[in-house]
Amino acid sequence: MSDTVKITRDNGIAVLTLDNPPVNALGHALRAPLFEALGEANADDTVQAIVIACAGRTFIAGADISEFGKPPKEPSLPDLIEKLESIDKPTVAAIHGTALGGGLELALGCHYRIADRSAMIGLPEVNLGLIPGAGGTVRLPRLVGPEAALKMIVSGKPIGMDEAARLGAVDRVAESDLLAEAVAFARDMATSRKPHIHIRARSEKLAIDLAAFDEAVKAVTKKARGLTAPHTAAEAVRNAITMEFDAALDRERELFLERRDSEESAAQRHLFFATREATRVPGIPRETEARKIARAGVIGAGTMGAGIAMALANGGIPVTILEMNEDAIARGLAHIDKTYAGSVKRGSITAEEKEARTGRISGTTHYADLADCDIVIEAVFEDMGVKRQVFTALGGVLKPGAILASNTSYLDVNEIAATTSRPQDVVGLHFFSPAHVMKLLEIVRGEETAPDVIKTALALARKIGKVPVVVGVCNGFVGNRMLAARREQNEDLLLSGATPEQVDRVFTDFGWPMGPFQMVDLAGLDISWKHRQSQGLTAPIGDTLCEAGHFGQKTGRGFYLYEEGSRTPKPDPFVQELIEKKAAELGVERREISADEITERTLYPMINEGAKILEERIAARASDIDVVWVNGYGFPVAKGGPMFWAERFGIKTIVERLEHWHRKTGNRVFEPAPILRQLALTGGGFGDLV
Ligand code: 3H9
Repeated sequence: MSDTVKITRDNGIAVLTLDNPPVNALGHALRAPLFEALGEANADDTVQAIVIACAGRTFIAGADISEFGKPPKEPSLPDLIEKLESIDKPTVAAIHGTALGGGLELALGCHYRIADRSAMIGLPEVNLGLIPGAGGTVRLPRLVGPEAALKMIVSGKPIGMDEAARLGAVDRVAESDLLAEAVAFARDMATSRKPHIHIRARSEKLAIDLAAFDEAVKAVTKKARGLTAPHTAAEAVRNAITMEFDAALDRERELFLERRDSEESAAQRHLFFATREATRVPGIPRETEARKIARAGVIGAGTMGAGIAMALANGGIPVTILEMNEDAIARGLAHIDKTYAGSVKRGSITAEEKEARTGRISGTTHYADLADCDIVIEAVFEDMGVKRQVFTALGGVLKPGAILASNTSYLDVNEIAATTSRPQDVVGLHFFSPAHVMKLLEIVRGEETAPDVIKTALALARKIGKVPVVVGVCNGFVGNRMLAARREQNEDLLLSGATPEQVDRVFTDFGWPMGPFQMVDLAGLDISWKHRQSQGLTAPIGDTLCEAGHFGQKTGRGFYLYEEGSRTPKPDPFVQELIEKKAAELGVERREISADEITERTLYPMINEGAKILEERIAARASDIDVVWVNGYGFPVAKGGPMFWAERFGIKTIVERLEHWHRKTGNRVFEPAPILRQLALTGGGFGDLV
């Protein structure tokens, strides 16, 4: 018997228990002994039925993602499922936790599926730039109908047992003891006269209107911006309707292998592991205990404060918001109510859920009301003087061990911590706007921040569904510091001859949801104007637009023109004239600007700044920077993040072009970071740096 697959016999029922921690991924170490065990149980005349169950916290979470890209080892997952389908004795998958990807596909190779009430099942391969590759796109439509299967496979979202039972994806939901019920069910099936029919032989649900199916494809793939896998997945599900079973299976395999070997999947697999790696913080032992967070406070009920309060309430944490006066509280709470009402209207939460969430949020004007909070997050005006006042006041009222967090996006967390008598309890929690929606949370570790405070921030992020990255203290941390490296280039490109449309198009062609000028129009030009003023910086075009009251979408004019009630950007002749006038005033000669120049002068300085951030150990690893950019700034998922992209594209070329622009402009943003130069010479990647 192997370590990973154990066979036990229970009165004629063979129970195959898979044990491959942490998530029973179907790597070779599991596939090979499972293949053997199936053969053994099938050949044993005393065995009347077979149950496949898993030890540990979950049923199989899929194929072993780390095996992709390595030489294949037999038996493959399709071989294993074929083996299952060659067995006439009833086979039952007993599902607890999550049956995902190849895990669900294996379960679909069984005659029957029984699951815990709390189990989830799904085919999330699209999130890895893949499609199911072991029959999922062919078997699931036969079991639950093509439209339901299409929705599950293209969205990649797992479903719970109410829906699974309704769709017929599981035969029974276990009420108490899954394994005992699975064995009893298997015995019933073995003794019943009912024929045991594999999914491959069930085609009644495939008789559907193909035109309606194609409409459904359009609807579900609408959000697949710039990604290929969701479209390929839809194609594979369609094949399940139009092709014979084996032909559809062969085609699915071809499409899977094509996706597996694509850049898009390499990027998404990189992000999968990078997101998990980011929670391992150098110098903080895994076993460090997090502090308890039962109650939170937020200072400030503006857009950011209200968003943070909603993020906390969404994760089930009661929140008290502190404001200067009752009016400000009422405005903040009204904004929260309106936002939740919008979610109810869109169908993303129920009216009861809205009540529960708003019920967790209250307001106060007294610091003393925060005394029993386990964490207080400050989201006041981005000014060191104001922050100091808040932290001094908080230090006076919070109980010992409570965490004092700042939502600063630029300021020195060490300086903020120094205003309290407990700098070990101070941490930066940089949320991104809108804070209840955006996934990224930069956790800023001050010089004195205690390890268990970082651990608590990571646990809090998980509880409220954020993607955390721990970063060090510097102006703008990881994200905003890299953004600043390209920002100045945007206006320089306009002065040199480009138009806002041209710059933005280069960004959207690369896969960004929008370009920098569309972005600033959406966020408000006044926001960056105020920030420049606080930093003693200027931007000739942006400043003049602000002086003219052109703040972007909210005023109908910014770098673009917006017609009444429209969010569609139109070129603004006023902006074009302004650019030409400023260029003349500054003596800049305007010329043709190529798309390559735009990329080299915007993306490359960001990558360069990222390398400097690594050198200074502000980020622990290049993949942390990728996680920041994909989750907080809209960097295209299909490209895996700026540092991953740079490695795949070629660091040598990037360094050559940075040197070119450095010679030409003398601007420090182009001066290659020493580690980039080193990697350009050695041909290595960021992972090779020690
Ligand atoms: C597939 O199945 C293709 C087939 O259709 C065709 C094949 C021919 N492989 O997330 P966690 C690791 S594609 C390898 O922190 P949780 C993970 O890296 C696959 N490793 O736990 C982490 O390692 P570490 C389709 C995996 O409780 C540890 O397990 N399936 C895999 O928050 C714990 O993970 C998926 O896409 C894997 N498949 O969440 C499911 N899965 O501790 C992917 C996890 O060293 N997995 N690891 O950092 C998940 O969604 C979550 O892990 C899960 C548990 C919900 C299961």
